[in-house]
Parts: sequence; C-alpha cells; structure tokens
Amino acid sequence: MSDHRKEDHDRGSYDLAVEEARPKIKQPPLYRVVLINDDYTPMEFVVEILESVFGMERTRATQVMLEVHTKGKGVCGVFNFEIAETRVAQVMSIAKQHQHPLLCTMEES
Ligand code: TYC
Repeated sequence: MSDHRKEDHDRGSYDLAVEEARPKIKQPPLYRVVLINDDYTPMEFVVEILESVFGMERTRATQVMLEVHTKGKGVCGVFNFEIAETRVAQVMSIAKQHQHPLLCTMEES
C-alpha cells in the first residue's frame, strides 16, 4: 500500500473499488544532432569536432565524418533539447572561429 493510501486511511476515508486516473506521462522529445557535408571544411577538423564536442574515439569520429562526406549528412548523437541545442551551438561557434563553413543542425528524433 502506498504512503498516499495510508494517509487516506489515517484521515478516515474509505477504500473505493475505483481506479485512480493514471497520470498521463509523456516522454520528453529527443533530437538528433546532425552534421551537414560541404566541400571546404577539412576532414581532420570535422574529426576533431566529433572528438571534442561529442566525446567520440578517433575511429568512431572518422566513421561519422566519412558518413557525412559520402552521404551528405550524419548523426553525431541523440539528446534532449537543451543538450542538443548546446552541442549545435558549440560546433557552430568552433567552426566560425576557424572560418570553416561547417553546418550542424538538430531534428526531432
Ligand atoms: N567534404 C569535406 C571535404 O572533402 C569533409 C567534410 C566532412 C566536411 C563532413 C563537412 O560535415 C562535414 N574536405
């Protein structure tokens, strides 16, 4: 029996054979952070971004970079809104500092 039910008893309420409404719990949406290919950003720079911003090992970072390079875009990770937004901003800021046209976006998963 839950504490909540025990409290009801303490207050002298009756047990009812009626289901309490189940709270409608919705999972928060998740977002894919996506890198977009371009013809100018150096491959090594993209690999370093994937290591430093997304914590990937070099092997995985190279795979993801090559996926973006060959298919046009690739997923860096899936996060809640706040984390996805922060990672996108970090990538765009570092790319801008180095004057590379690298694009990073997020899309609902
Ligand atoms: N296409 C780039 C090149 O050939 C490499 C690259 C990969 C650029 C991934 C952007 O998101 C990117 N130098």
